[in-house]
Amino acid sequence: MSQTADSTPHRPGFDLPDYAEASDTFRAGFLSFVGRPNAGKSTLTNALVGDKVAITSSKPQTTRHTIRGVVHGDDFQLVLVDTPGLHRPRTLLGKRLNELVAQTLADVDAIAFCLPANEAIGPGDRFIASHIRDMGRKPLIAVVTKSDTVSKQQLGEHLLAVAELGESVTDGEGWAAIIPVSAKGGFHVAELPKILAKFMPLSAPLYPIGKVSDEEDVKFISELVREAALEGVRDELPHSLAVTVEEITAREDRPADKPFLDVRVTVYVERPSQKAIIIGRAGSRLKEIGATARPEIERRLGARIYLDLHVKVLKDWQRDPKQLNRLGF
Ligand SMILES: Nc1nc2c(ncn2[C@@H]2O[C@H](COP(=O)(O)OP(=O)(O)OP(=O)(O)O)[C@@H](O)[C@H]2O)c(=O)[nH]1
Ligand SMILES: [Mg+2]
Repeated sequence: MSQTADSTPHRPGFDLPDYAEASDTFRAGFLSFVGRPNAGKSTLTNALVGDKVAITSSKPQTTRHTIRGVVHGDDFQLVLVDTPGLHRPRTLLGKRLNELVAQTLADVDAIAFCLPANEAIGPGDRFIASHIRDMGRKPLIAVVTKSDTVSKQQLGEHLLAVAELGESVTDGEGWAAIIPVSAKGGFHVAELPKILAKFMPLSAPLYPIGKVSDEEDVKFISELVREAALEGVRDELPHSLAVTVEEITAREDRPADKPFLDVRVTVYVERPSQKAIIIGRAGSRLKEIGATARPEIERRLGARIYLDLHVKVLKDWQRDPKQLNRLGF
């Protein structure tokens, strides 16, 4: 529900700081990116924030929780809420992720529906479009992602198809805006937050200046390892991966200004055959995963680390309520 200048900025799903007050000119609020898996939501979130706040991959269903990234403008603060791709669920995990998205959409001020330029609009998109229309009277914006992948003419045709989709789900009212972007090519990346901010309520800033994410280190570290593990695996394996950080300990013999941390991480898979793939011949794949993730974790923690990776089988965890709870879903 959109806010007026004198309403309190509290919305049930979000912990807002006390200092969020009304403002005459400043706009601040929450906008959610939704769309099918692989539509480019997380890549766009990172591009707009100007920092990596969400992991991305070429595999569908990469994002598994909502991630907030903050874009700071002169007269606005746009809190982007990246969500898992909406799809027909085949597992209990998929069902829970869809529920998470629905819950998030109810809480944000506006919704941006991401439709990749290089894929025809399909039943999945129509399902999402009608779903977000049912979220009440909040601005619905269409963002055509990956526009670098098609010709100008194809982009034009796609924009028309997106406009038609908007007309059909909103009883002729249409989208509040239709914006083509390319997160990779930089097209409209600077302009998009300014356009989206116009749909935010008048409010004082919600986050301290410069803060781009409120994700805890531990959660982000597990995501960085999962991102590295997703690289080069196929079929069902991407979905079977889950990662948890068991422990982060500082080595006592190191000076305080040059800490060295031991980071112990478990990579879960669903079957022994998958365990063998992730470990690789003589541990080669696991080593690669570590080498990819380690520099990014060091950057995040601001310290050198030893990354201790273990692979465990957690049979069919995607369908097991107890295991899902344990993994935080
Ligand atoms: N060419 C091109 N590729 C892009 C662009 N944006 C994203 N991609 C690619 O599209 C794939 C999916 O990107 P993600 O950002 O992970 O997609 P997502 O919508 O977050 O996917 P889920 O989290 O699975 O729902 C990755 O391989 C990206 O590199 C873009 O602007 N141009
Ligand atoms: Mg994503």
